[in-house]
Amino acid sequence: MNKRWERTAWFREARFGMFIHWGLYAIPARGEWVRSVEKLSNEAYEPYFHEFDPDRYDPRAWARAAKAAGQQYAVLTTKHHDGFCLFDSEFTAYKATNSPAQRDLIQEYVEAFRDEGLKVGFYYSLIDWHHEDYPAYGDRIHPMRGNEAFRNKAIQFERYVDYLHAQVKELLTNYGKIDIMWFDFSYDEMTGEKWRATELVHMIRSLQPDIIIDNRLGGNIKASEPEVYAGDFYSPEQIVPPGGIVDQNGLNVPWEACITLNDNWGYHAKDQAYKSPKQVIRALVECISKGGNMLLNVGPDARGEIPKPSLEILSAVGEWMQRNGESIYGCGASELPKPEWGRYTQNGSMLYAHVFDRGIGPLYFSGLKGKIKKARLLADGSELKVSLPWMAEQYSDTASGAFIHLTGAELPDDRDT
Ligand code: JFZ
Repeated sequence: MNKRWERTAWFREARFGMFIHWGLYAIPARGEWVRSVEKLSNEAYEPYFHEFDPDRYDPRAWARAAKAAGQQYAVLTTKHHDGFCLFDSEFTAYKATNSPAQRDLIQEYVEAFRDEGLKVGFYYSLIDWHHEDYPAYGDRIHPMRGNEAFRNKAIQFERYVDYLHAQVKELLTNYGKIDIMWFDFSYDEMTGEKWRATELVHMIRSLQPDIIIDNRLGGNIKASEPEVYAGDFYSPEQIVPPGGIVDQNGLNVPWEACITLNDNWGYHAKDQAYKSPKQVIRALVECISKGGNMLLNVGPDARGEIPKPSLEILSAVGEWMQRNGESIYGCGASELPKPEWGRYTQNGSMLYAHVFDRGIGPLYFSGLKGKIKKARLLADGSELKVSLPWMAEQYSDTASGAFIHLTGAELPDDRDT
């Protein structure tokens, strides 16, 4: 077993987490990229810092919502690309303690989630549109660079890297045990040793030996000998990788698909394109059936509340998880091929059949003739009839399989898979 596999044991067991994108961008409420996308000048973005006063911020309510949804860990943006820090950093004045919020919001988050028994993660943006030594990103104007005073100023990138290291050190020193460090993100030549990533990861592991780190510092997590900074888990974004993820040694790579509930990470007042609870549950099942995790995002508003539609989805997912969580936690991919009617998750000799398309008759389980000891409906525990195909030789494939009958078994509703 490699180190990565050992470190991620709890993570692969937990399977389901809450991603939280929250910062100044909740005030304009047009998504977390608003400053870059709309090329807002420093002056245009500055007021949000002086207005940021989340009077409804109650991380205990967030933690309760996560727990009730069946989530076992969370990852919160300590600093997003706009550079604003939710924590009390010694190295910048651009932080929550200097805004009307007047307190360390990360401290409260860590305590609240820990108290609910959830694991705690920190998202930290490598990109920084506020720091004067961070270069423009691609063809997007760095908001500070758009400002005359900064345009001609030579940058000293190493000063930014020092800042990044110093802040990560603060985050992993001042808040007790942290379970996940989620960096975001590398691009073009801004990757790996540009961040002095080997040094950074050694520092991280000296402070938090058990922490797991995502793959966005750069490197190749799939290599047979990955870089020190290549990460413990891969982070596909807004997709579920079609065939899971396997490295060059043929070993499974831990992964976590991060998925939004609507079409934005940060709060967006007009974006009502929410997924249904059924879509979310099926995406979660799909992740587990391919050996991965799902990190489901919420974007709290400027006053600190998770939007109501998001809470409603979480609570519906939680209801499903209460009855069916056994088919998620500690489960992974099955060796059996995907059945026609849905997906399998598996935990040892226990096979979970997630029925997405019930069809009109019994469900066919290819290859399982004589192998099914007992079939039960997970949602209510009732037994289900198993039968062998009649005149099996008449049909292709059916000689190896068995049927399970749902007839008479009421699926409480069509979310029950
Ligand atoms: C990044 C951020 O820019 C975004 O705001 C959000 O925080 C998200 C979780 O991460 O977006 C990315 C990062 C990487 C890719 C795409 C979007 N990528 O590698 O394709």
